[in-house]
Amino acid sequence: MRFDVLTLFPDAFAGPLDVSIIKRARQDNLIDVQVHDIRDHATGRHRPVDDYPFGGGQGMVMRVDVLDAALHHVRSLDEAAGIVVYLTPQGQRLDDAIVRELATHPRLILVCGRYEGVDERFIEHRVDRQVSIGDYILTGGELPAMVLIDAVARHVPDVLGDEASPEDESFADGLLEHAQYTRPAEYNGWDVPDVLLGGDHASIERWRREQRVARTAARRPDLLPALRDGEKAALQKIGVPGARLRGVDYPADLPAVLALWRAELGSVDLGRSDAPAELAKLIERNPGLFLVVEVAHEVVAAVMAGFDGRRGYVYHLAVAPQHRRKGIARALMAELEHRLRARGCLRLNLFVRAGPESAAASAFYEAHGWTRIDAQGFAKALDR
Ligand code: 9D3
Repeated sequence: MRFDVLTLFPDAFAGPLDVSIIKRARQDNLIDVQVHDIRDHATGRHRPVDDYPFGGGQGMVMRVDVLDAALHHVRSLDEAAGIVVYLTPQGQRLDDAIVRELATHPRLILVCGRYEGVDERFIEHRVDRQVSIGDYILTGGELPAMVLIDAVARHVPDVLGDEASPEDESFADGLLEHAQYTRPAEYNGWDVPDVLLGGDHASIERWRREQRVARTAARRPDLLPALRDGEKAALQKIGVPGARLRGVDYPADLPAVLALWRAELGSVDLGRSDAPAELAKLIERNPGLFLVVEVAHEVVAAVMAGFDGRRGYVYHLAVAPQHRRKGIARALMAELEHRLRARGCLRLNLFVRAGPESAAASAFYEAHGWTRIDAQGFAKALDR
């Protein structure tokens, strides 16, 4: 597969494409990367490659005539037509599917922009595809072009060699990788999970699959539709696979819980209950009524309750945004109510924030058996 790069900074490409797998692939002629200086195709005494934007505005625009001359020259170097890919923040965000599609072409001509961009007529008449590598601003298209070449080259037959196949990798099946360990088995009191040392390969495979699902749920829930049917059912039942509901571990969980509350409750006054000393007192006074949900060692939800012998009060229910609508809040509240009832509590109260931002919270409580008593208050009777 052939890559031609059009850039104002050809020097940027020395280095990243001259090491490791990509270096060997170039040496073995599996891929060919040719970098071309757009400036070589500028004409006139000052040889400008850019100019002021028509209509005014900030910065400079790359000239259509210079770019077109550079493209014409590069096309003439090989009979394979290839497609022209312009790296731009306005492009489609590069992902595994686009990488695989691009790898099916025998030749890619990559155009790197600098300045405020390139004249729209070049894009309209010469560019087949516009690609971004993510939603952050870089200084030019050179690093994105290298990222694209690296990612696409790995899908060219034989580039990865015999052992590795892009089909076996994470993203191919939509789950993140499991954790990896090597010797020493014990370092600094940090252990390797027992299952990996046991040699029971079925158990190891099961553990790894569970790890991958739990990690994906915790870190990249957007990837989860790749779950197997059984795992999907489990997710719907308990919210998130690998989720663990447990009492708060104080003070280890404190930073994570406070971060959750602050994100959920925003500028709302937490009373003094978010001061560590106050929290410690509350936890001591209400053992077992401060619950968290943990996924792959990360606290993703928390709720706290108190009981004064007459009424129970529920405080600060919060679920991390990426874990909402999975049944986590429902599971937390069910367990909390169960624990309160076991202490003889028959009536519960809670308060939501004032204003429209608490509409979703109010809807949740109404759907879970709570009765509105005023603008911010809800009550619930527990079964005798
Ligand atoms: C902040 C300047 N922007 C509006 C005035 C436009 C702009 C133009 C060119 C912003 C960045 C760049 C340089 N970046 C790329 O050419 C680029 C890029 C990126 O910045 N992020 C992610 N993917 C890509 S692909 C090409």
